[in-house]
Amino acid sequence: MAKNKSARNKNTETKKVADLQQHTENPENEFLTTNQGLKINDNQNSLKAGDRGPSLLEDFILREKITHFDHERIPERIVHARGTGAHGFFELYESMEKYTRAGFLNDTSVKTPVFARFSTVAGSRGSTDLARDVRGFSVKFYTQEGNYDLVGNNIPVFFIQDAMKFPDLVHALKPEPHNEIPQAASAHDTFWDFISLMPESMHMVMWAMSDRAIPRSYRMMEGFGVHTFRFVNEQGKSHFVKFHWKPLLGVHSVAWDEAQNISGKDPDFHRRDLWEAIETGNFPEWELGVQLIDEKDEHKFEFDLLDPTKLIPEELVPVKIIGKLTLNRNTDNFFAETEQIAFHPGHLVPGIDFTNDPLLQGRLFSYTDTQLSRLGSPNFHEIPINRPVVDIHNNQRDGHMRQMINKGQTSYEPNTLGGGCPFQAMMKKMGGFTSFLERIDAKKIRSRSKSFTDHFGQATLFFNSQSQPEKDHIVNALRFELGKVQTPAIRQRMVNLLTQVDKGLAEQVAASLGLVAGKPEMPMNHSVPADANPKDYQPRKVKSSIESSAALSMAGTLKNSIQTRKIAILAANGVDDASLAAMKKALEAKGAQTKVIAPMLGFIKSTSGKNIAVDESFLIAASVLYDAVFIPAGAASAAALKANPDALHFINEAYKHCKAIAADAEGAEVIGESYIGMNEKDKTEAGVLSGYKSANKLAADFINAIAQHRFWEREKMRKVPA
Ligand code: HDE
Repeated sequence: MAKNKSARNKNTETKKVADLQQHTENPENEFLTTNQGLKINDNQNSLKAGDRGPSLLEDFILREKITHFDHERIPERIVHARGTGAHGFFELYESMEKYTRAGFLNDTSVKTPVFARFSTVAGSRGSTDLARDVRGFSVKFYTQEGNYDLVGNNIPVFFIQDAMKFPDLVHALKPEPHNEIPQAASAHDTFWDFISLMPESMHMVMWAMSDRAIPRSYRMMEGFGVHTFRFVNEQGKSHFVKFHWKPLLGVHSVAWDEAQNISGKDPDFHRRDLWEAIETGNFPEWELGVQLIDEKDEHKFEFDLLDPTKLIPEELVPVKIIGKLTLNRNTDNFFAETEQIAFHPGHLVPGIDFTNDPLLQGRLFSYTDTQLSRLGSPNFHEIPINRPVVDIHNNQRDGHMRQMINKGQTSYEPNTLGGGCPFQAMMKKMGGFTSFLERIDAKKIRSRSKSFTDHFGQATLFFNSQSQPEKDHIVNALRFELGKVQTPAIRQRMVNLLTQVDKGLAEQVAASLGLVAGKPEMPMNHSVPADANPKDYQPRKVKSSIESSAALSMAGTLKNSIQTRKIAILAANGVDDASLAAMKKALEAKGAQTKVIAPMLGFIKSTSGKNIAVDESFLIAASVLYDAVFIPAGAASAAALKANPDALHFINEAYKHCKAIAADAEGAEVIGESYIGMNEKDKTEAGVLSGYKSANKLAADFINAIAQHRFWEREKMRKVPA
């Protein structure tokens, strides 16, 4: 059976591309036409009564052009409006046949085409990439059994437990309705007002206040399916499953001050980063992992598998790596592909199924509904990017912008006039979708399960699992966010709530707000079944069965690669070209990218009289857009940089953001002139490299330092006025 599937899957990628190409346009050697194909002889002037006369209503060419333009915008996504996407493919390492009958997870010879879209949640379409926010991580798999969408986030839990609260959460998060301020930010009163009254959000709040919410790159963040789903195998046996995407470059973030700077210098930072990585052949990769839980183990954890505010620590259930996602092709047209793609957790294939997570259940309604308003028609599945690679046969007809020309007399089932087609795939071997035969024997209630009342256990687990710098960043993020809140009572409620996560954390945040953390009030705010005791539904804290979980901290992720890191080389006339070239070569050999930054664009003259092309001037460049800084040898170059405030600012800022900085020979004088030079101790600290006799050793140490990503301990030393 696997063999058959594999034969069917061959050339799938090519087929998909061809499918999309039917709708692409190549204007080479073509005349300009109207939408009716009429050739246009003048695209500069409207039709007028005389050359100084009024325009004529008759000008159908002008009217067609302007009407189309007037309707160019479609409603942006209500959440996740800001995003970017790319094409790629998914390869399976190992058959999951034992657990799921999903074809693309059974046959390792199948290469499944995908489209992935990454996004922020709160901001509008034109907002900055570097907002403190959750990131969306959506993948559409164009499988031979129809489209499968894994619509996840870069945080494994969610703010709320029930879909009923989603509109409230989003209203509280979005810009406030009276003045539409602030854009793409949670640091305002309505958000924290809501959160302070929703103790169930506390676990997700810890993640959102951590550096996970300001990723260095989409290529360096994890993805999670969040909800518990089901795998169902050929025999109808189910396993619970949690999905994980693990980036091969490790999980890395920027500093908060840096994020705010990037938002000004390059609001498209993440979008550009993904685009450039793909254009330069550095294809982003993530491995797909699954945590599998036997049906019989459903109740063995101290939390409920259906509660989306909980994760399953990897120490309790290891993540099994089963395949790899590679993004290898940028879009041809952002609107047609990234903007029009329509994800839906309900786009399933046989072998994958839902659980009764009440958040997931609500999502199953929302996504089709939102496409109707965003894309304007129930035929959104006919837009090229949304089409499955397999044929669609059903009796749905007509509607706005219908593309398919259905032939024949019948559009109903059962029928005899159409030969009974299309048939139901009733027998198992026909590959039809069947829902998992879950037994449900219950009373109808509008309430929560008692097993959902622990709101703090995993918030504490997350906090305890962080390295010291990561903990400090959470404290500072909360100080920032709550400092922006204008209503003192909201700040007080929040710091009170934080005592339930960690007393020290609450006290540190409270102190910076001039408050003292007290006892939180947490009245139970929902109804309980008539035959239940309301006391059983009080928010509470259940201690996690493990003290800390290594997988929850970013500190431990890969530290052995500088692949695709961006290194600034600061230089001026009189730079030693051998020094510059040697470091450039060493860095590029390890997959890093280098740019020469100088006072002016054009060329600089090296010591040996060579012209070296300048990539960016200090006017354009900013240290926040780079991962590390190198200053080559050359006395005249060093002297010029020492006298250049922009060069010194560049170094100070890189130092402040804890990046690796290296200088060869006289280059060290520039570091000496910067703020670092004012403190002897800092000159020799980790991540600031100078005074080397061997250029090779300097390059090797610098490469190792860049791979460490950041020297966060530097934050404790002193504040650099950058
Ligand atoms: Fe979404 N979400 N969501 N969401 N979501 C949308 O669908 C919704 C939730 C997520 O790149 C919308 O097409 C409800 C969790 C991503 O195009 C909308 C609830 C998770 C994206 C919607 C949730 C997500 C969306 C807006 C609570 C992580 C962007 C535009 C019941 C697992 C997809 C759209 C893309 C988009 C509704 C909760 C992830 C309105 C009602 C939990 C990554 O349908």
